[in-house]
Amino acid sequence: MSKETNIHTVNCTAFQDQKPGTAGLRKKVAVIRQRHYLETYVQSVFNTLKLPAGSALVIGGDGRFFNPEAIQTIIQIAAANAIGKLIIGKDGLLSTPAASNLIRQQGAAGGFILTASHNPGGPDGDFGIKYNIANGGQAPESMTDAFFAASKVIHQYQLVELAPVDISKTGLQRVAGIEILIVDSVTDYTRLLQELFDFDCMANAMKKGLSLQFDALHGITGPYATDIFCRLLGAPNSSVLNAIPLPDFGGGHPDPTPVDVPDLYQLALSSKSPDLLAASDGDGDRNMILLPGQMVSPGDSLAILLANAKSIPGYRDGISGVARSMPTSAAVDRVAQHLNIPCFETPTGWRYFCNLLDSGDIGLCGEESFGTGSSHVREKDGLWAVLFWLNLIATSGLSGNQILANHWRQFGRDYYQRYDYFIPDSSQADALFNELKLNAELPLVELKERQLKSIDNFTYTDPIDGSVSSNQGVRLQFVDESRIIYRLSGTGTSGATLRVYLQQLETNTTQHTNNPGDVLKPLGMLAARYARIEHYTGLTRATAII
Ligand code: G16
Repeated sequence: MSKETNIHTVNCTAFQDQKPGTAGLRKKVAVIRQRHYLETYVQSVFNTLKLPAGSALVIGGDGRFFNPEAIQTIIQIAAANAIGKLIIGKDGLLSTPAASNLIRQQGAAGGFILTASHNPGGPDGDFGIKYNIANGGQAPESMTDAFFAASKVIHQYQLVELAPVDISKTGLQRVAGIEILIVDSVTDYTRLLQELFDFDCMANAMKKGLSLQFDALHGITGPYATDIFCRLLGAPNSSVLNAIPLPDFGGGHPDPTPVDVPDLYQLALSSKSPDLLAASDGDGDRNMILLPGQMVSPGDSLAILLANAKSIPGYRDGISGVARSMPTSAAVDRVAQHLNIPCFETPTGWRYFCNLLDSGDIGLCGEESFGTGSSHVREKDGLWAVLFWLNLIATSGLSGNQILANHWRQFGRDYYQRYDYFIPDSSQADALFNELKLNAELPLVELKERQLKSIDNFTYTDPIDGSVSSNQGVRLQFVDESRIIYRLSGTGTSGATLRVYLQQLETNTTQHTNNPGDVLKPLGMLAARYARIEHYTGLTRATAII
């Protein structure tokens, strides 16, 4: 039977809720599993992209519940839409940075990454799908807007009915007229990291006693971390915790923060702390770095990586420029100034970095939400960040805490925290935010607590393609260089989460404390009062402080 005669057209009614958020379409599993739901979204992507016949696509996910079924569905729809080749991670597994790398390496037109990142998994958890373009980065906002528009009017989709394709063995097969290449999920990615970091130096330091504890949280990074830390660097198997990817992440919340990985955090605070502790999220793009006695805030981590980049083989020639998302602390700005390189401030969302990475204007970027990365791929990269720290500690001969203390001594320290308010009724969050946006347009008021310098609602104009992204968060800057930023999360699947980002600069190095909470409490109280959080939501305190 020819491929064409095998194509079925299925009539359906469009869903109206397929609007991608900060990082693709994320929904409760029960929503995604509705009849026609995933199919209409994937077809809407194809309808928008109009890829040339014979194009190649990468597919892989973080192994969460519904990953195998979703992959089979995408294969069937891709086959009906004239895709020529699918490159799929073995067992359907690919970390987000590994998928980005594979798209670039294979010269694919793009790829589907199946993940809801740090959101819980399992039948009652979340699922997600995002489309990445040929540079390996997430589809830009204009493209995801077009996917959404197409999804609202779709009334049929095409598929080729197939028996489930075996994705458990590496190798090439031909099914329904398309080539399906199953690749080892780990090899290419590990090779890429070997080009960037000094594995001999790290392995030697570990042989001499440098200790590491990594927690994969039953997400995708387990197999990658075991290959890198245990096989290549000689760390004992016990140095990778929760290494087996599970569809429900073992019932946990695969988010690398002190709140969601309390045992690792407590270990760092104890007298038995290893020299470096780290965790990554469900899909392997986030990182948390812990040192004996403290967490390295993501903003500090980015600044330190930039300041020390030349001691890492892959960055020996220096970094052309750097970028951070707007709510991320300004620690990196001062390093950029010192190095005399440009520093860009972008909206929250990794995709806003990609044009700057492609143009070569930046070589390093990061976000407060535990994401750091470089031009080696077009996604943030959890294990890359851990290796960067490990390599720094190994080559410098300093402890992580010494590196941090030296950094603060030279550049000052930004105390930084994020207060998250979970608001079940999202209309309350909208009302609160509307008032904030209105305030941002009025003349400055006088606050009794501290003197305001400016208020605005952040708008970004992409320096490369000129696209404008507005409404990216309300920020209050104070005369004393402290800052409050309000933003609504774009990654949740129910209710709304108000994020309040607090930052305060301390240049007196004798005054550092390991507890940023003590320093930032007054700013947190001011933030709650200014936004009238209790009035709008009834919440008298943050749901989580990170
Ligand atoms: C996603 C994006 C990140 C962004 C984060 C913000 O992270 O990829 O670039 O910083 O969302 O999350 P929120 O909108 O909830 O503040 P991930 O790791 O979920 O893909």
